[in-house]
Amino acid sequence: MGSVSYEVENRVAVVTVENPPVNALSHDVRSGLSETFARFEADNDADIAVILGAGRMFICGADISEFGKPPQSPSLPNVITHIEACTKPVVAAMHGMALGGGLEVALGAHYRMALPGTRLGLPEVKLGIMPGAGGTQRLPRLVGVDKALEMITSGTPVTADAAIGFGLVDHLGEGSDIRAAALAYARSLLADNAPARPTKDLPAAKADDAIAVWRAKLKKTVRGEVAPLTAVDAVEASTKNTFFDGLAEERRLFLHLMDTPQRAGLIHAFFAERAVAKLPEIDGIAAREVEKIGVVGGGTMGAGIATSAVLSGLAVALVERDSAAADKARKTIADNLDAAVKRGKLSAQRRDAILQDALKTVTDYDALSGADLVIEAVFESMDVKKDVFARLDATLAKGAILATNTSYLDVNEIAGSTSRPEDVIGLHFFSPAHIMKLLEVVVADKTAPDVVATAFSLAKKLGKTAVRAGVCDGFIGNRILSRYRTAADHMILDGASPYQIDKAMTDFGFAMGPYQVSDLAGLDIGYATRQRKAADAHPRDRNPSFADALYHKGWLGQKTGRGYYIYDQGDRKGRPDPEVERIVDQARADAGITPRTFTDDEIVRRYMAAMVNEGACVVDEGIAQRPLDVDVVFLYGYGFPRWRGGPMKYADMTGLDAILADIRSYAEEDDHFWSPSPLLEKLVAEGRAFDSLNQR
Ligand code: 3H9
Repeated sequence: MGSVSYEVENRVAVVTVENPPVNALSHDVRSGLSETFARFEADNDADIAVILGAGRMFICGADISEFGKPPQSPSLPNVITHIEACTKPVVAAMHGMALGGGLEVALGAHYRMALPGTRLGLPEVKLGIMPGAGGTQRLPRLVGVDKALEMITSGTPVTADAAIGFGLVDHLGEGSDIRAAALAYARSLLADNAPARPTKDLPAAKADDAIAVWRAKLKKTVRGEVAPLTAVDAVEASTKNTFFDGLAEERRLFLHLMDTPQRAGLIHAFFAERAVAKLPEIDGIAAREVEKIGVVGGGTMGAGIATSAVLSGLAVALVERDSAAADKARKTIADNLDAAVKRGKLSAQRRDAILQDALKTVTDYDALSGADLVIEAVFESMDVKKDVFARLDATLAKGAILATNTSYLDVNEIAGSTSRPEDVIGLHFFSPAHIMKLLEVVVADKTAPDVVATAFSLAKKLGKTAVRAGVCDGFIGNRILSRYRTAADHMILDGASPYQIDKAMTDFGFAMGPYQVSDLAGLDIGYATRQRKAADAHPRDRNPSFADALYHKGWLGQKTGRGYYIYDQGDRKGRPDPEVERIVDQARADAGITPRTFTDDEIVRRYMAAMVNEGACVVDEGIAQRPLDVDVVFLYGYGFPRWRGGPMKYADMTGLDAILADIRSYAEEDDHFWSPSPLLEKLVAEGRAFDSLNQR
């Protein structure tokens, strides 16, 4: 239960919000603030009030877990209106972070101070909503329309040091004790006879070009998200209305967004990405110490992993076959670091220090002898991997962790080839490994719980989102990918064009369509996968011979300037290729298929049905622990639109019965490929959703 305390020190009322971990404005905090400010207003011993947050931060917003439940009064807008109406001055004293409703409380105060480095933001659009407690009305009055729109539509926080420059913060405190800094500022305001100074009384900001400019810009970039453009409407209302009429319009728009499936999808994503690390098997288990990392293999993947590790402050020794390969790996890592310097993520000085002190690129396994954890990222061949693991087994100290970055090989078999299978785990990074946030932690039969705990703690250190996966071909992500990609290939064979499929899926919200992804990754990857799986092929498997034809022509995608698309010099978007359409026509003719047309809706339904059905199989078999694990894999590794919450959340929102009905109807044409997951059938029969399995 959150609480709000009130005490008076030398005529300064100190109002402290204490609701760990983030001082969210839950019902009891709102009630507490309401009662406390009524008390302050009547208190003859207090001339000024300061609002503080206990612990690490100020107040980080409304209590998200209350969303979707019946609202309880007092509402946050009313609490803030009440604070702002105080006749004696009120100061918001911020430290750590002040987010969402928390920053709105500060906007309703009469003066704002912060400790240096405090981050202030309105991240509501990231949850599918917008500021709903006066933020869209008060912020433009304080900082102007352009700055307000930048903060509200991006959701990105600013630092107090920057905010003081544009009028959001009045004073930067000194030291690290927020209470002492707040008291000092309050006393200086009292000494100056500073009056109450309601933000609502400031003149409305001018609706200059900024509104039209932001609207046009967002229309191009939001990819289906509704909240940012709705927030522009609310800010526009602040320029055209009296304060309270603007507030009423904000409330109307806010409540509308609260009712959207996008809000439900984004809140699901917020809680799911935190839930993935909550695993009973590592609850209370201490992670092993990891400071020195080894990487075996310096190709794109190994160099990316090493880059990620050095950027996070770890010491890395990377082993390659010979000194030319080791030098090449060092060059790749240096290039990655240079790119980070260019993007402003790293100072040139720090880059130089990393290359000098933190990174060793060598040819001798002895350099790994002091490593706490070694990640193997060599060629995807069981024999090659076993050879590397035998050498690691012989070199590494007891207690060191041996990890493989394989994307499909059997981690049990690799572990079984060592004398210490309990220390072996899969750490499946996604390319480029220093950029992509997803890490699949592949737990083999004998992996020790503290090795799993270490993998999760390492992921946190690397700034990655780790998801536990079991052992199977492709783990969670690539196994599901292989099914929906096959469904897409079938649609091409039956008459859809790759361009229509890509467009339908990007309109759905994916960052890229499946054939754009192929072109980016290289068509040789898909070809190699098909070759590898050829031995297990079933006679009824359909052959996407057009894909092999492109491969044999050497059209491997972006890297050769031609794949499914043609890439003119310097162009990475690509344009459709009539020659590819002819190759596809030929593939259909060879298979005796009379092409038919597909609507975009049909494409989306088939694609998603394949994804959801395989997702259900992956959960049913325990490869993913819960449907939310599948969701997070797709949000972080496969460009799935976050506002849809992930494939399993999408399925729940669409209705599992509708998805099952689609699968059964597709099975009437092809019951070899389309076979409903037993879990999906069971949930539909019981009238349950995937989400019911997330609670376990
Ligand atoms: C809003 O304010 C709407 C208003 O405009 C209008 C209203 C009318 N509520 O992330 P962490 C939980 S919308 C409830 O691991 P960190 C979180 O689930 C809100 N719970 O910590 C986790 O629980 P558990 C606008 C919340 O230090 C625990 O706290 N505000 C909330 O890495 C620790 O969280 C935002 O969008 C919440 N608001 O990061 C801010 N926030 O331990 C959302 C967190 O059981 N929050 N929890 O897993 C954040 O971005 C990060 O939590 C924060 C701290 C940066 C604050």
